[in-house]
Amino acid sequence: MCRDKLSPCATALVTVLGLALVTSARGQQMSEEPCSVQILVPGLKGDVGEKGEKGAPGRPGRVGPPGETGAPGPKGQKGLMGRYGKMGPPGHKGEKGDLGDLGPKGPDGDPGLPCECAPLRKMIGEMDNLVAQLTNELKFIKNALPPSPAAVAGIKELDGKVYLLVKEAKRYLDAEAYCQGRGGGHLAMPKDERANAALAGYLAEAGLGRAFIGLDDLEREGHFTYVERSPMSTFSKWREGEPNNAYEDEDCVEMVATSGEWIDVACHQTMYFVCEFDKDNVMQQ
Ligand SMILES: [Ca+2]
Ligand SMILES: [Ca+2]
Repeated sequence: MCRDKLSPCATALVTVLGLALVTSARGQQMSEEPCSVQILVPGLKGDVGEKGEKGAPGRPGRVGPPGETGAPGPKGQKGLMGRYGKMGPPGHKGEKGDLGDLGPKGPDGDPGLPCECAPLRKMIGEMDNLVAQLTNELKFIKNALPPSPAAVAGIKELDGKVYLLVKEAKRYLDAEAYCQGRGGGHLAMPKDERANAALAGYLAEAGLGRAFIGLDDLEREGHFTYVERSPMSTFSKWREGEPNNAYEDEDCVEMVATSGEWIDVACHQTMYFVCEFDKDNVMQQ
């Protein structure tokens, strides 16, 4: 039965042979066994074993050579705007441009305040009259002024009369001629207390102690008339004891400053004097 096939017996035999070999090495007992087959063959290949567990990772390998440069990648998105830089220097001034078109008409302004024209017109009218008056008076003064301005001791105005005080000594008739030559005047002819007192005050104010006025009895002794030959008014201002026609040579009249009294004096003596002009005549010049 052992020759037919490898049977469990054979296996056992092999095993026994193995043992026998081991034993023969120790003695001669093996040669005496009944299954003394000497053929040694390998056993059948065993079944595939189960898959083993995953082993531990191996050591890192050596660094390889650098790879080739890759192809350029796609273009990235635009980044955010950077900060503004510092302001640069001013540029050169450009040439003047052409005149632009006319702009549109602006809106109407607010209504103005009501004009109070009536008082203004009245004021302007008064000023016009004043200017005209001053212009005429200026003409008069230019005409009436003596050659030396210092001779004008004063110009007064009272009740429609303009009085020019002349501090330039002249004889009576010369003085009257002067007044007539300066705007058609005469020596002053006070015909009431008011005018006489005013004249006396003007003389005192001007520093003139006395002055010829327009009264005389040249035509008829003792019969005084105004120099313009108009009849005497009832008013007179003789100092006490005057007129006395002293030395039978006093046919002209002087007024004394401050008191305004009249004294008959000689006509040929020289004296300051006062001219009288009608204001209306002055204004018409
Ligand atoms: Ca006389
Ligand atoms: Ca006298």
